[in-house]
Amino acid sequence: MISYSPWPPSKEEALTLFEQFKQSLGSRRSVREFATTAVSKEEIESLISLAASAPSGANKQPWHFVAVQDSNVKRQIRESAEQEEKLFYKGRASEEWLKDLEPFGTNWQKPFLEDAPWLIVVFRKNFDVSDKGEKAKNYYVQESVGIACGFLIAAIHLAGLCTLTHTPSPMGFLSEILGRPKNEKPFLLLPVGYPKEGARVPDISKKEFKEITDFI
Ligand code: IYR
Repeated sequence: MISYSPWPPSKEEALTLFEQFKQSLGSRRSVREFATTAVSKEEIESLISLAASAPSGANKQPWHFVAVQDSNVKRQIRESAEQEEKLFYKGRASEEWLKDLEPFGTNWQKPFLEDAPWLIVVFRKNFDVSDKGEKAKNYYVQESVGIACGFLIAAIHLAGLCTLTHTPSPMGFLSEILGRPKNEKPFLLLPVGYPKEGARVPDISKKEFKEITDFI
């Protein structure tokens, strides 16, 4: 064990930073219309490093991030995602599900998969495989990778960029296109970039605080 260095140095500073954080994250929206404006690789590296600082079961860090900038690979991902989405919107989805999606104006077309300068594909690792081919267990994989994705989404927003938690279903094609090993499964696809000029978002709101909270 080593000693914990509390951060930040003072409570006053903490409160100021917290208020800024709350205000900033409170203005986050999922964006579906992206500008093609470039984002540097260094910025993407920095965002992923922050995500990878998330806690995880037994510190196993059961995640792998693939950042895609190559336009041919993005096109393949878009084509495969749209094939799955077509099946979803034209049959797989229940009436109830399609009704629930109406406010978002989504359909099978996913131009953001090519317009956004980067796609970050997050994989979860149900187990690890050593160089010698030995399997090692990971724990609370869904929870751990979900938390890392939360960190990543927050980081993207705080860096002045936008994203969308996209989950084409099923997502197996991402493993194939990106050549990932069998112990990794696609978890989430995050397009990252700037909003297109005039981008619009659905007119939705969050539940009342008292509806989601109890103090006992
Ligand atoms: N994956 C589809 C459908 C979809 C599902 C949910 I739940 C959403 O919140 C949004 C969309 C799509 O991306 O269009």
